[in-house]
Amino acid sequence: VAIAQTTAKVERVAPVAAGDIPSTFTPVRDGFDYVKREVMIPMRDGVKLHTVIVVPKGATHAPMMLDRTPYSASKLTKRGEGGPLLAQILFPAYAELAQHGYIIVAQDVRGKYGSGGDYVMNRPVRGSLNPTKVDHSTDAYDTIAWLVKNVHESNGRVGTIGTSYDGFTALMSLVDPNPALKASVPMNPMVDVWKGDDWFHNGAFRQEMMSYVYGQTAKKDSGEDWFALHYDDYDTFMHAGSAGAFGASMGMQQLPFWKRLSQHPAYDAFWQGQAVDTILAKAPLTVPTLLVDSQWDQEDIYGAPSVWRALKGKPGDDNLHLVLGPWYHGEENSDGSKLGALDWGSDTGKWFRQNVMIPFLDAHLKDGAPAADTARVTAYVTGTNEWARLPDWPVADATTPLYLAAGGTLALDHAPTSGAAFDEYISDPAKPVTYRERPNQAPYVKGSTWHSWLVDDQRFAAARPDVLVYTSAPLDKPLHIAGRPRADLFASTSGTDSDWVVKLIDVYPDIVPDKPEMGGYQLAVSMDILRGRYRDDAANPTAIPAGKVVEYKLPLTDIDHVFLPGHRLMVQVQSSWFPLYDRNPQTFVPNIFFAQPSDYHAATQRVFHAPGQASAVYLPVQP
Ligand code: PG9
Repeated sequence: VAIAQTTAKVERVAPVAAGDIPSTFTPVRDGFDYVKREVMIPMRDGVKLHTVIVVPKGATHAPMMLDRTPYSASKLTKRGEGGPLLAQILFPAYAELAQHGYIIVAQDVRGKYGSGGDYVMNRPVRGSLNPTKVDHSTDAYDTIAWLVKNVHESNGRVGTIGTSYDGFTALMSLVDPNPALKASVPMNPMVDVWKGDDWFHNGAFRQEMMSYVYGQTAKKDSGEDWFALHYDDYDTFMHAGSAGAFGASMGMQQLPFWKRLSQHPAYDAFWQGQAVDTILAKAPLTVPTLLVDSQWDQEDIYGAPSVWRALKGKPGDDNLHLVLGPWYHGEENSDGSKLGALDWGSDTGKWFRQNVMIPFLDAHLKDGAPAADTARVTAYVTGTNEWARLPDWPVADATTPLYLAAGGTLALDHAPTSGAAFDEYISDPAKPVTYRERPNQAPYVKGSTWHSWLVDDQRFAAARPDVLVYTSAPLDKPLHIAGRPRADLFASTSGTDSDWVVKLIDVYPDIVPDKPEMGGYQLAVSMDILRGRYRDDAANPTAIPAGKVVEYKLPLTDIDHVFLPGHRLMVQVQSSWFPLYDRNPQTFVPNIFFAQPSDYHAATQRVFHAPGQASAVYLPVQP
């Protein structure tokens, strides 16, 4: 009976006729503090761009922040496992904005992930480099127009925001901007990828970025895995020889952007036409803009300050603000308490967002918000570790000479008049100076500390015979620099091409009582590389006259830093920065990407510090 009763209870169901997945399913989102919508927004050419809209629960008359990304709008709006809270799906900067009442909009750029159309790396503006009728300016314009019309919770005011490539798209929204665009926060933007951002620094190729090109362009969803044959990229690239040979070994000749990249080693019209600072300088800046720079940005350290320099003093520059923080690339978006061995004692990222970024955006985007008291320049002064509001950021060249001198010494303000005229070393491409201690892990692999390499202790390099080291006496009073140092080297090489790396370093006292591990630490505060063939004309490389003293002018990177009493100034000079940068064969060849093994030769390098040949690093010393 019991079985019969049990059986009788079983509902008579029809045999399986259709599958178990309904044609639509609407998840229940009660208890969530946001509503997420996905839409396809049509551009003027008919291509539709996948866009994710995150609306804080109950928002009305809310401003919108738009981030146009090549790194997946879905990933940008669903961190980790996701969840019912904004803080679970958005990274801190965007979660704080959303919790503060902003609608967050993330969009796949054309041709990536869920969007239609063709992907072009850093799609140039319409014109000779882009014959189509669309670019990131038009796509931003059309997207903003659609959002204002169709997002009923908005107040019709939009800001653009983004880091790195997304900082580039934010900058591009400022070209012929949509009238509803009322503010922009380009963070660590890609601006000039040949002079000082991702692909080259002054012509020296950043071959560690090849994995990015591969990942970004081999497949629309960036799903093609990159496998190197060595844990240590020193071996990866040394075994390959030239960057071109390595690209061929990875099948990259299939990738159109890689072919364009390797066929344009010089600063020709291809790169000049993409320089965003010069593009923006062609018209007044009409949108209030907060440029954000990281002082130890391992990827786009050139971008934000270059836009400041390009627009300063031009119509609309009252709309321009600049922030320089003690961060690595993009660190301002999360916890900015530490960087490598450095500890600022507080979360500088949160301070920036709460005290500068959000008040700036509120003032321009929120109905009835008070005017923002945004400083022209907000800089974190490292050394004394405090924020400063500055009326300006130097555009003119630094003027205080720190002369290299005999015996590995440095002299502030007076050129050396005695001692040996030069120092020399052998630069051997078979044993290049590394950019950090080996093993040189690939930048974008799990566990990599790529983000903090600029603050590595430079003693590993100082110990090498092919690195020249010049050191001052301990300072007896603080020395404050704010701006962009520049190197002026008088040097010769026995080769016919050469790279020159100059590092300005803060040397900690031999004993640091409250932090013993910092004793003698060599902290680079500003450094960069110049490929010698471009010394006179970045667009037209020329061989270096072997054995002749040549002057090399090398801008370093922007910094606001105080060398404290007891610290020493140091300058290091070397001729390779491997494997981040490809090796210079030190023989002049048409295109270093395709140098042959037989082109690579050791060379004798001489750096001069004699009257009339007084190598120096010029410092932007503050009174
Ligand atoms: N800085 C990121 C990048 C890395 C490598 C190559 C190109 C770009 C970025 O701009 O997103």
